[in-house]
Amino acid sequence: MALKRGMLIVFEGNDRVGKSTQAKKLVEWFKTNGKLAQFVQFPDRSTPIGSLINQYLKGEQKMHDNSIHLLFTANRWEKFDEMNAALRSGQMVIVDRYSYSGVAYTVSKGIADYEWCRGPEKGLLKPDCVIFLSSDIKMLQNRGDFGKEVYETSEFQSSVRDVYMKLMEPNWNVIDANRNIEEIHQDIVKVVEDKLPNLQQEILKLW
Ligand code: NYM
Ligand code: MG
Repeated sequence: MALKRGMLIVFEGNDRVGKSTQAKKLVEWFKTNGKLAQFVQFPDRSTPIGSLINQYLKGEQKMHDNSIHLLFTANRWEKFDEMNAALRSGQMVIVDRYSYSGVAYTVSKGIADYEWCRGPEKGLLKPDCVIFLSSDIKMLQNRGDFGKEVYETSEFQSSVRDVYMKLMEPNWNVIDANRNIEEIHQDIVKVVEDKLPNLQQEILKLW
């Protein structure tokens, strides 16, 4: 039976690892293959909450660590209805960062445990596919613009990577990001092509 809903695909990984580039390439791949697909990015800096997050990340606005965590989560809830509707109408939704980023970055600060961080994420849409772009932190440091935002120090990024490893579920797809853009893209396409025929109609909730 033909699938009536779209697939929710999430990209995760450290800063500057190439998530946005690959997510956008995947959107284009779907479109050239005759599927409707949209790109969603978290944080979505275009909303009022996103604008506060942006100021925090640029170091222009101080914020309590627990508060900024909740703002990132609220920013995802803002997009819930739109993402839900798109998926149910058959569109692919390709997301650059999701709840796993929320947990990984806040747990790395050492101010809250997994349970606290996960709590407000509960009930968001569960991804059908998580693609983790994996890289050595040393490689990321050398990429353009590394260091421009608050979390971009190699020490913090190493700890974020450690937390990601703990969060990782068996169905995550780990892709080596230290290769050229096309090679990485081809690997991602293989993962997605593999998953598409086995998609269930029901959209599950997170945690
Ligand atoms: N970030 C992103 C969080 O700390 N929590 C979240 O829930 C999300 C979605 O924002 N350093 C952090 C990770 C990044 C920063 O994201 C900005 P990006 O993808 O670099 O624009
Ligand atoms: Mg970044």
